[in-house]
Amino acid sequence: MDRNIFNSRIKSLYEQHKKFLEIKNEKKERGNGIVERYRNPVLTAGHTPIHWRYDLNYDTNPHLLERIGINCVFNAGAIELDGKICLVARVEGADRKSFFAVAESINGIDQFKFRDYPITMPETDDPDINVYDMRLVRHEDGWIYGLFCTERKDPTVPREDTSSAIARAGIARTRNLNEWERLADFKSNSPQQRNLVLHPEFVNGKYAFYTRPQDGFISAGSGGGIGWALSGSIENAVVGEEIIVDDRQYHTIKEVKNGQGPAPIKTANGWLHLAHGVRNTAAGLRYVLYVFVTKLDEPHKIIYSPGGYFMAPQDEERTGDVSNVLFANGWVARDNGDILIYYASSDTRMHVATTTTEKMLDYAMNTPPDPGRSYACVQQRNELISNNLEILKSMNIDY
Ligand code: M1P
Repeated sequence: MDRNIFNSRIKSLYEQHKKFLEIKNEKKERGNGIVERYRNPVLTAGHTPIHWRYDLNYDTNPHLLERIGINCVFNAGAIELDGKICLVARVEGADRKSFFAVAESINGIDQFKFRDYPITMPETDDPDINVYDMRLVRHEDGWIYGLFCTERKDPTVPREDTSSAIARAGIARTRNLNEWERLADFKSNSPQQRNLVLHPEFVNGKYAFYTRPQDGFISAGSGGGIGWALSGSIENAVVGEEIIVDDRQYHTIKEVKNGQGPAPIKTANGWLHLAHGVRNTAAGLRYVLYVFVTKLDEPHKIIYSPGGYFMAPQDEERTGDVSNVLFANGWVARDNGDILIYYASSDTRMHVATTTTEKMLDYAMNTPPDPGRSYACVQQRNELISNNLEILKSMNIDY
């Protein structure tokens, strides 16, 4: 390719990319009433800047090849900062390593644009092999914290085992999402730790964490459940016993494992939590999203726990690198009562769903809990049906 063609291809790559980033999003037809989904994902591999992927120098890349590919963009933390909705996404390169990058949008629904550089997350003395799934928390101490999974090869397994890993929780803090101060990794008695989340307020003068004690890298083993533990320090966070807030349970949406999503939202009726539940199927693990509410003065005690999920993979969300997965580690509660839920589908792309605090509380407080047995589920549904049939009769609705 001659230099002129090379230059015009670069221009056209940027023009197409600009048009793609400017596409407006639209609500999908009415769904379950609890949340509204949108037609387009908000972030995909295609949203990453051209200059992250291509070498734009004619002398070193005369065929204008994509040099360092991006595989997918998913599992983003979220925060409202300086009038913008910022997502700190998990960006996975073609080499399978993930890193963090900030994408911003004015309305939080569309036109997300990545900042020019990804985040350079400082390492500790024990370098991370892979980092992912950041929860962003604006803590009452004044810092914005990022809590994320740091994964390293398990040093205790034989050399030929090139899969076994140790998952731990990394902690870093920032004011602007560009410069980060890395703190010591979280320490607990659990051999593995993923889905660590910082509670936004001090509890008894201490930093409070939602944890997920687990024995294996994938399996919860004898651990599991969403845990709770306090630490006097955030710079060297060390916890002892992890109290289980929300356990996994036989034959439910969270029978294999569960994990806290983003930090809970404070409401007049309690702390509103978003979490993922995992069950097993013949086709592999299925991840769905559910909510629960805990006491304002004791954020580890559940007061409302609606049965089942409120969001599960739908349509194109069902397929991707790890199919049948919805995972959410970011949401934003706005001052007007709106909630923007950022969720990833099948470990591949990011979406937004919108709702309000009022609707989520109505759903959480008035939806009956999982009664645990088929017979009891039928009784629960029969009560709903017979009430509804009375209403239909009184309204003369022919169905
Ligand atoms: O592949 C689905 C998810 O699996 C893990 O989540 P959890 O520890 O709760 O099972 C994480 O690797 C997560 O990133 C991933 O989306």
